[in-house]
Amino acid sequence: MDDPALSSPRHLSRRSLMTTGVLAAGAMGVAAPAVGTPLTGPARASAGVTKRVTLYAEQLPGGLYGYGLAPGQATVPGPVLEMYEGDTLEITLVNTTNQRLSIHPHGVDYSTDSDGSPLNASYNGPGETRTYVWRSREMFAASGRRFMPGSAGYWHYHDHAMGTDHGTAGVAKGLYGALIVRRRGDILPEKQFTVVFHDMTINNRMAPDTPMFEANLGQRVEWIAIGHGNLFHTFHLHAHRWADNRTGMLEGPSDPSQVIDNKDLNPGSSFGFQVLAGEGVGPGVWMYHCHVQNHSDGGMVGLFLVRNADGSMPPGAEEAIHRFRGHTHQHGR
Ligand SMILES: [Cu+2]
Repeated sequence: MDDPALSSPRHLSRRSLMTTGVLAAGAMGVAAPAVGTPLTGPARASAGVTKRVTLYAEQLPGGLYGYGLAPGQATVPGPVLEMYEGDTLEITLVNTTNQRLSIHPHGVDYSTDSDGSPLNASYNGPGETRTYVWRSREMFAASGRRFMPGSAGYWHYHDHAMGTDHGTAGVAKGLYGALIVRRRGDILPEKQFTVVFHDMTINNRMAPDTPMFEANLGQRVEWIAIGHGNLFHTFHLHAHRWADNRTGMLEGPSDPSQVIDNKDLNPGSSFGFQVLAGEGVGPGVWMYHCHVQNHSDGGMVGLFLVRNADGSMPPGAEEAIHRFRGHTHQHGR
């Protein structure tokens, strides 16, 4: 690829911003020096903020486990955790269960004692409370006329200690959730939906008990899609599409990002995007589903209800929901 610093005026301006220190990079001072000598030393020193959150890992009915922001509020998936590039998130995880468990993030920086893995003795024993520190960084100019990427992205977190050294039992039972690292200036959504394709389930549920997400026509909706388990999946959303880049939006009329409505969603991977609900197609009941045919037939399908702009139900919506809830699935392969 071309050096973005040379091929894009936008990146040139970003680089010049960095030299003035406007783009402050918080926690990257401790990053591995092997990535190269930064061109802008002083700009990297300025501090991001530290956010603190307490999470409670709890046992749920049906053999499930979840993370929650308060006692008794654990969900599958867990809450969406968010931070801005350059900031630090300190997570105090309270383990209310009698199982070994942890929280392990994707996409951010952490030291071995926040790894969440038994390998590094980084987990909560039964009933134990432990604090994990996740750092993030902004893009910066590196040696060789390169830019090191920042942390911004649609990531996720999950248990890495229950059952096996990889948290296989914890993940299987619902200990997972979305992590969003935003770049300053990113557009914030009005609604967020986390969709986890996990073995033959969506958020550990099968149709017709999968989540029905709702929005009013024109609302800005953010989808965060995450893969877990042992199967290959593809995420498809009816009647909406997005750009296959960091935000899902085109950054201008010549943005070369491919526009898609279907994307691989394999174990450990994640992506996100924003759509305006029903834009160009109107309100109605739209499906989201795995596009592996025996997975959608087997129950990996849910509904995206786009109501009228005033929140009322569009014609045909009740009937469609009724059809969905009444239908049966073949569970064969
Ligand atoms: Cu699938």
